[in-house]
Amino acid sequence: MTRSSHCPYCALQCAMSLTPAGARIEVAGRDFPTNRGGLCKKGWTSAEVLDTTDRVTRPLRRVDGGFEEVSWAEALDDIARRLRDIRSSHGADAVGVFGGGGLTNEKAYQLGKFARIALGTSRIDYNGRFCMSSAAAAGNRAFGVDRGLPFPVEDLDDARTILLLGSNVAATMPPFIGHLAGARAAGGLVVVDPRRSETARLTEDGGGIHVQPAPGTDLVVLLGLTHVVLAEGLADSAYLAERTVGLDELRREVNRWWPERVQEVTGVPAAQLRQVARRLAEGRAFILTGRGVEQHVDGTDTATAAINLALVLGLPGRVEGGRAVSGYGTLTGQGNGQGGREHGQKADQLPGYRKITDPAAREHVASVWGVPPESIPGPGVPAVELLGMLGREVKALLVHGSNVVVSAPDAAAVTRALDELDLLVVCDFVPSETALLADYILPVTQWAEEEGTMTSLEGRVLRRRRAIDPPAEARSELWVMRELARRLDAPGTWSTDAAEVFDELARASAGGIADYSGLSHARLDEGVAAFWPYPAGSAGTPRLFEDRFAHPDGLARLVAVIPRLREPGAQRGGELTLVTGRLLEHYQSGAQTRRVPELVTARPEAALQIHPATASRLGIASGDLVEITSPRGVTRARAEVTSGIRHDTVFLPFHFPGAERANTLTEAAVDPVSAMPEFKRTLVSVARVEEVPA
Ligand SMILES: Nc1nc2c(c(=O)[nH]1)N[C@H]1C(S)=C(S)[C@@H](COP(=O)(O)OP(=O)(O)OC[C@H]3O[C@@H](n4cnc5c(=O)[nH]c(N)nc54)[C@H](O)[C@@H]3O)O[C@H]1N2
Ligand SMILES: Nc1nc2c(c(=O)[nH]1)N[C@H]1C(S)=C(S)[C@@H](COP(=O)(O)OP(=O)(O)OC[C@H]3O[C@@H](n4cnc5c(=O)[nH]c(N)nc54)[C@H](O)[C@@H]3O)O[C@H]1N2
Ligand code: SF4
Ligand SMILES: [Mo]
Repeated sequence: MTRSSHCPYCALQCAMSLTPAGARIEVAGRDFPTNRGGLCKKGWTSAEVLDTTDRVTRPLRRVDGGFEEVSWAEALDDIARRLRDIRSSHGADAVGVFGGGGLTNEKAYQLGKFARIALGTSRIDYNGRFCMSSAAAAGNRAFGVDRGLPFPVEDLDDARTILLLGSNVAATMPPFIGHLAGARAAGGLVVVDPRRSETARLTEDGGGIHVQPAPGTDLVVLLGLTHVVLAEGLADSAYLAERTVGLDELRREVNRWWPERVQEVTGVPAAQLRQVARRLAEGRAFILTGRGVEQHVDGTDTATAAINLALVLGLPGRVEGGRAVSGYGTLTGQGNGQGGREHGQKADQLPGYRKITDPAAREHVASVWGVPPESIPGPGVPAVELLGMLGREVKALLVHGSNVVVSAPDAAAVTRALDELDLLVVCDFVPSETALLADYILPVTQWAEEEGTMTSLEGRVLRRRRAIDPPAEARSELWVMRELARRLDAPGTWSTDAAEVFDELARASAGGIADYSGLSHARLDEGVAAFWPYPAGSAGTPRLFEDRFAHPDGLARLVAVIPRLREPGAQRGGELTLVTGRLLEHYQSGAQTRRVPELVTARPEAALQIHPATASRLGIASGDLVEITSPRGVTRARAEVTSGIRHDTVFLPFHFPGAERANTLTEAAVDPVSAMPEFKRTLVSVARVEEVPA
């Protein structure tokens, strides 16, 4: 029977039909507002991972020189015993939990609960910290709520202008470019990227403008645009007076960023800044940010500056004829990057996007969990700090849905630290680079083998359905958590039925910012368009901010942000700036897509993009093997000489492990507000490597 489901990868959550054909399933695109029937290469080939040849199908225990198969009972008994021992010798916080934005809402919720009341640890965080935390912090600060897109994605279709900062949707969410068609036809797609990315190239047919600043200078670009809007009288004064606070201080800060000064810092011509600002002020404009501007030590401030620009222009919350006609949003990345940041796997958070420090939130959630509020630990530490504690304060780590050996900053240090642990348990369905370091690998079910829900980049809650039976010994993580909770004598109930867990999540979220209490699997199965907040008795909230922002006074905050310009030479490293990012063919650490033959054939290895002038100065030709060196380490890749990048910048994808690992080079420096690491700016040197013929 054909099942309606959604893609296992990114936050666009393209709709699919899954039809079992013998032991395999056939994937077809299905019409849906986000993808309109389209899928990218990764989506088309996603079913290949279900029966990949090295799929983990039984619990594995580390032995000298490899792994041996063990029964579930043996594995779980031993893990529970060792967790108890670590806890009694070092305290409950010596056990850490690392979650993922790919987990369903049900699993993410249960993992937060499991950490707090079965393990009693505060030390849970997740890979969304690498991904969404800066934009989330900026959204919370300005609007009082963090929903990536506060409007359905199809509202972008009628835009005249879309300013896309640090986002390469043509490679990272291909069907999304359908929603750029209106702006392109109107000549109004503006792409800000130091590279002529696939998305920047969409502007070349006269459909828009490519702005090419030096990496890490977007905050200044945004201050310059805001300066022009205010200086040329293009601001929406009535909107600012009625709907915002903080204009005076903002005006003082941006006064100092006239276009010629911005040009000096960023390399963006003053005339181009004026052109973009004027264009945005013509109305029907959207401003969208991606990881390119967020994964920096000033990512929260940069996202804030983008929101300030949007507010000064009066864009957010403008709804006409039942559609948002302008606005600001961030393009959430992982499949459940949105839901994954709402239900409690974040160090400082309880379900419903509640604060773990809020006594009323603790009381409400404790009553749902059936525990006393004081038994819920306080806030833990963010991901990079948690990884920095491995082998020291943290002796055991449970990993659910992340491959940190490849994807964490300063990955060589993380790999060494994982080795120092007394116990590493990884739930996965493939032997990822992280799983291969574990004491136990526990085989879990994949997307098409289990029921659950995801929340798309627009805050739309979706049903994923089981279409195929899992391998006999693979188990849902809900089952793994139940079995461990039982062995740890945990309080509370631990359902293994996703619909029941959803109902509990809905109760726990009731009254919170991300309120799901009006939803259930059954309700979703009726096909409602379910945008949160969706309190019981409501019809959900496709568009936020029409009447008010989520702060108690209903007003948005303009937060004056100041660039912390680095003195030349203040950061150690070579003379080139390395930015890292994504290729169309691979997903994240590549644990899944490097197992799909078609994708591997298309992109077998990492390539370093480098400008022809820079390459010739360094004696490098396309195809040469090069070594990239930062203060953290050395990585190898083939050179791809291209004029589509600035002279001072090189680009490396982060999907590859081992000697090609981009994160060998990155530093564990983080944004002070969000604790998001700086993946997009590392100083490196590049040199050609002599290849000895075999
Ligand atoms: N194919 C594919 N698609 C994916 C993913 C994947 O791994 N592969 N991952 C998903 C996830 S989790 C995420 S978070 C999204 C990410 O989606 P994107 O944000 O689109 O992806 P990135 O490639 O990380 O970065 C986007 C662009 O930022 C640019 N950039 C780098 N530094 C700067 C800078 O300082 N300023 C500016 N303005 N731009 C800069 C890069 O050149 C790059 O083109 O993609 C999702 N979709
Ligand atoms: N240099 C550099 N580094 C980056 C970035 C960058 O732009 N540059 N981007 C960062 C960003 S935005 C992100 S989101 C991270 C992502 O990087 P990771 O956190 O490593 O994400 P994935 O590669 O998706 O890893 C998911 C792992 O979990 C498994 N998995 C998938 N679904 C499930 C499930 O339901 N349960 C369990 N238990 N396992 C599952 C997969 O097989 C895979 O091994 O990388 C970050 N790292
Ligand atoms: S764009 Fe994202 S959700 Fe859509 S098919 Fe590709 S990976 Fe899947
Ligand atoms: Mo991400």
